Amino acid sequence: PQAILLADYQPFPFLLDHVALHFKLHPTQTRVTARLSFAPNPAAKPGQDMRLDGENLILHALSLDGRTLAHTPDATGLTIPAADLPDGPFVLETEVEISPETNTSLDGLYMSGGMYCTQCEAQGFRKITYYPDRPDVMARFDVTMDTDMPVQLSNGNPTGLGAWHDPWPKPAYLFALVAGDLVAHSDTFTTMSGRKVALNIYVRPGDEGKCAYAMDSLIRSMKWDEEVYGREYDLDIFNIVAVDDFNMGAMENKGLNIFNSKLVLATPETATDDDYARIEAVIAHEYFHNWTGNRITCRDWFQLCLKEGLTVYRDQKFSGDMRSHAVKRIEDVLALRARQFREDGGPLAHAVRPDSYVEINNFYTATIYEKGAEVIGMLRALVGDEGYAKALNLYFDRHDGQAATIEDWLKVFEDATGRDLTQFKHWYTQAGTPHLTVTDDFKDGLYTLTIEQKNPAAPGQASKDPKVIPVAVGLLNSDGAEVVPTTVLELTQERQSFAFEGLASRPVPSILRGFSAPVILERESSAEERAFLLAHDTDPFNKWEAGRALAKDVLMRKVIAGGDTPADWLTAVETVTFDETLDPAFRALTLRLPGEDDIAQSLHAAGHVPDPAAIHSARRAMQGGLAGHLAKRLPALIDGLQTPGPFDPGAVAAGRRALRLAALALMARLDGGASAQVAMQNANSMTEELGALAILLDVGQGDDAAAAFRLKWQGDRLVMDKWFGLQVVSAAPDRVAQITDALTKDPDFDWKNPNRFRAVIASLASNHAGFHHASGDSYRLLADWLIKLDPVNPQTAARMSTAFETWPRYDADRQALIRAELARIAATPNLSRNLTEMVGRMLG
Ligand code: HT7
Ligand code: ZN
Repeated sequence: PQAILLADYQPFPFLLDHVALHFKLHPTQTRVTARLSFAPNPAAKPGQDMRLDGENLILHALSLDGRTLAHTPDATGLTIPAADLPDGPFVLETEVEISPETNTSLDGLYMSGGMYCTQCEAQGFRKITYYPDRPDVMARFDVTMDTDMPVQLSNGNPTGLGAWHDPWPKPAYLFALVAGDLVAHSDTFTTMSGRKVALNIYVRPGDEGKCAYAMDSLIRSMKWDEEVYGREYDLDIFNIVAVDDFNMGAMENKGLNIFNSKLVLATPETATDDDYARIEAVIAHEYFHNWTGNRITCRDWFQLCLKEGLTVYRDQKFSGDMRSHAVKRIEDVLALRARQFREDGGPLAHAVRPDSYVEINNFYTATIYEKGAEVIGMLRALVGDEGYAKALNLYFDRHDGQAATIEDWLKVFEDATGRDLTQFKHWYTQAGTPHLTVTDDFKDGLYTLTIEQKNPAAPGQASKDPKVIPVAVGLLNSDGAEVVPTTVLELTQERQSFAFEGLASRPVPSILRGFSAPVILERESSAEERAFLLAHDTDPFNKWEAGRALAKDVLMRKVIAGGDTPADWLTAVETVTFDETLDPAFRALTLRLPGEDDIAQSLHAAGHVPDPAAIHSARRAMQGGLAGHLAKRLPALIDGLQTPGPFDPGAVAAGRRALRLAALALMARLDGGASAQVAMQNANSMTEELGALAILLDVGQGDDAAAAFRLKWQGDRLVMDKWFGLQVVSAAPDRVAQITDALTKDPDFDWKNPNRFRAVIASLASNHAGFHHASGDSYRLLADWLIKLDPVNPQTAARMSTAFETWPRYDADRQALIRAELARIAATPNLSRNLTEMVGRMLG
């Protein structure tokens, strides 16, 4: 397939002023009539043909200004030759037929559980009607529909049953339509200028009691965007619909967000604390898109990070404000390293703003989203809070109603702050995670930090210029007092020294505070220094980071050379675990050992070939050693962290549950799961119930509990996803392929539902030692399922293929096994463009 290039961008030759759509809904024969009011685009070369995108459409009628045209579409669209187009404005009308029921791709108009719904980002609208399906074509929409469904929704404000008018020009990817037998959980929000907005969350009958937390999150998001960014909502109504069959988390369609039901529905009995936090974050994320994405959208899909990076940055800050900034930052960095660093270090590495793609759906990645957010955090660190606020206000003023670019975004910062961002732009255009090496020196009261940056080669990018990297640093003296508070050093050269004068003694540096840049920091540091920072650092992120680095050093040494778990690490972790002045959520994070994939990543980066089985047993041994060390104190910790009374989804109570479960997991290594058994029986939330079940499965004592859990939750789709996932994640490495295979034969394994498919197949890939078992059985099983899913749902198949992206890390046998599976996938007849591109990039 042909690559699309950023360098080839041309504006669409016509402006689209207004779109009138009518849907006569039918499961297999929906008729869509579109009336598109065009005018020539003065910014484009005159006299061009008009190319409209269209896929899987049956064209029944085509006319221009009432005159029938006889052009025949091809497989990807329809061309109206320039000779048929008037010089001035004109109206093009089409009538097409589509079949939502047989649309299994969950892209375009499709059916889920008997309801009609749409997904148009990035290019689903072309499966609905012939259209210039590109984000820089923005138009006002009116929509009507003809259906018996009681609830009939589209974008904008309602003008009658099934009739909607959206006053805000929007690109087609933000179009949405829903029709179904749904019930609403409703509320209202009064905006800062006093306008009353109707809020509805539509769900299937029976689920209406599970929407309160999502609604509460929505109201808090609306308020936060007013208070923090001065952004007010701009329609009379805001609707959210929950659907069971959905490729991703949620979609920010104007005034009609559509959500994967797992990111809406929550009760204490059915949703975990992580689910609550995700619901809050994603509700906020989609709502925040109303300004960063919808009012200001992207000129083309290369600019995807313009809306996604910024909106992730905003939702992360919102969650921090709602919960704990320290804990949120640690969780975000853990996710960044697990997903983005992994991507950036392998064959799928690409720039935050890529310059070519084959299938845009393959670029909704951790790099665009999470690294995109980190880049904004760095920009803010460089220009300061005031500069950031000024720039954002200018961005909203200057680009409201436009389809913008990264150049526009950076220009706003330059104009608002007077800073030249030419060098900063490398963060958008260069792939790969920079490595920083830090050395230090102390003489006569002068402390010097020397920082060197290395920007590794990435696919298609061999040599790189140095970047501007904000490195937040603080200095502590040997008593643990902070002698230099956090200062942002600006690293702009390949190697640079920074001096701190007038110090009484050699300080202990705390470097990259708050994880001020998405880099890999390499610094020779002793276990004593790490333990010192874990005990004394005033920056909560670096305090945690010190403990993490200590654990990682120990674990890596254990994998490479074996041996006992050092007593100084055990003591350091014990101190934090029982320090009641610290947030329990923070203590739980410190107790959590680095994951197996993380260790494999670090071993590879350090020049070793990771052995998945050795990593698995070293990690388990370390857990066992920690359990033994804490043995006497665990029961009191577990008892003291009980959360009696009604369920509280807040961060404090959630933190206590997290620490309690971490302690129960260690306890299970000593009592064979007896305490977890009791915890499961007494559980009054899904967090506790599922957490205890996971612990029991982990120590091989969970079979009866898992069977009972299934019996209890048989009727709840979302809880059953958890059940499916847990069997695979907890399986012993040599049994995971067999267990996964058996689960795929379970009558409840509805593989066409992405949530259920992911629960089983993505869990296979996340069981590191099991996935990389030397037999290659898991690789084969994953490839079989990708091949099977691809013709049904290519987006999800392509996304899941990233499980193979780490192949270059492993030994020659595993590499050969994975490459053989990738080659087998590549050789499959009629493979989708999505999976073809991914497999091709991974094979190199
Ligand atoms: N902007 C959305 C990204 C998206 C998507 C969502 C659901 C299904 C398919 C999708 N393709 C792209 C979600 C977001 O980032 O907010
Ligand atoms: Zn988004």
